Amino acid sequence: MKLFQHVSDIGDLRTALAEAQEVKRDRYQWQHLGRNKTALLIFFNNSLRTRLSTQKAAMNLGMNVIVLDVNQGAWKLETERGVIMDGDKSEHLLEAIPVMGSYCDIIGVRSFARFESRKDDYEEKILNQFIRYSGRPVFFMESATVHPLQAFADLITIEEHKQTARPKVVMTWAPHPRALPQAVPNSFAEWMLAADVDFVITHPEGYELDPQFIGHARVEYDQMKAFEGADFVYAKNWSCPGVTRPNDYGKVLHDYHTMMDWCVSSRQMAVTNNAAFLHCLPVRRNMIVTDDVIESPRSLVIPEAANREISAQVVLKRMLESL
Ligand code: AN0
Ligand code: CP
Repeated sequence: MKLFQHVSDIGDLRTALAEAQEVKRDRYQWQHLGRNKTALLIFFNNSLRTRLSTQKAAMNLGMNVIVLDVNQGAWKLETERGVIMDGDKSEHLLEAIPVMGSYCDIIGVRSFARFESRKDDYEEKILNQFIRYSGRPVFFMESATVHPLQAFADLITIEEHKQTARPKVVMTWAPHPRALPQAVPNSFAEWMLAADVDFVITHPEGYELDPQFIGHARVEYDQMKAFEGADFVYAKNWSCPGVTRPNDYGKVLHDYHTMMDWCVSSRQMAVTNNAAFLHCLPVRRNMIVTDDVIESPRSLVIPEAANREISAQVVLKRMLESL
């Protein structure tokens, strides 16, 4: 595997899920694969889970790992071509990328949506430069539009905990004080559609996600109705994707105080089929989900986060095998 961005990059999902379980059985059985191979993890944004789980996955495979926080200690990077660089940016991405590529065998990049231009974000302007100029396999650790390591871990978690062949999975928007990207809901939708679960999305009007990710997924604007009979509830905030409201791309559309009904509580969980609760974390309690729901025995947020090590290891393993 030379690129990990979309669900299609992982190929057959049954095979990938079986490989995830094989990793879980003994995560140290491929130490030879990573010998003298280096993973470089580049962060333009904060991270707890992605940073730790991906490092751990690389170490499980016997790799060396280098982590770079671009905004802490590296030169400030210019990303636009043609700019006269007389400001605070000392280096251009076009030099920095091949230089970084020369020190490693595989590159992971985290670079969130900047919300300056929908076109730039949705064309994956930053990540595409890494793909083009690094000369290395690139895996996405949350880009402007996708977070595939998260969605893969979510799918592993659902597979491990489902009690019916085709569970009902509801992804619900929930309130948040700041504008967040659409990467997590985009990828979750993409992976759920490929996994062929009974998938429903619920959000207030204006938050319609890009059809390239949600395809013909069912959207139910009435949150309580969407939750009826759900086996899994996946909560996430996202800002306006700019699909039905192009001028509001990246904005929070309403004062969150007026949207607190959308916070996942025992009121909504009561109409589900004793649903399990999922969230990618970090989560703001009593904005996205109440204390009692996230602390309940039906909350899977910790095993879900633990599965990030597994999804990362499957991806790194596949990349090592094709070096
Ligand atoms: C990020 C987001 O919503 O995309 C990362 C989630 C994994 N969350 C925050 O910035 C709080
Ligand atoms: N879920 C997730 O990607 O968490 P971090 O932002 O902490 O990496």
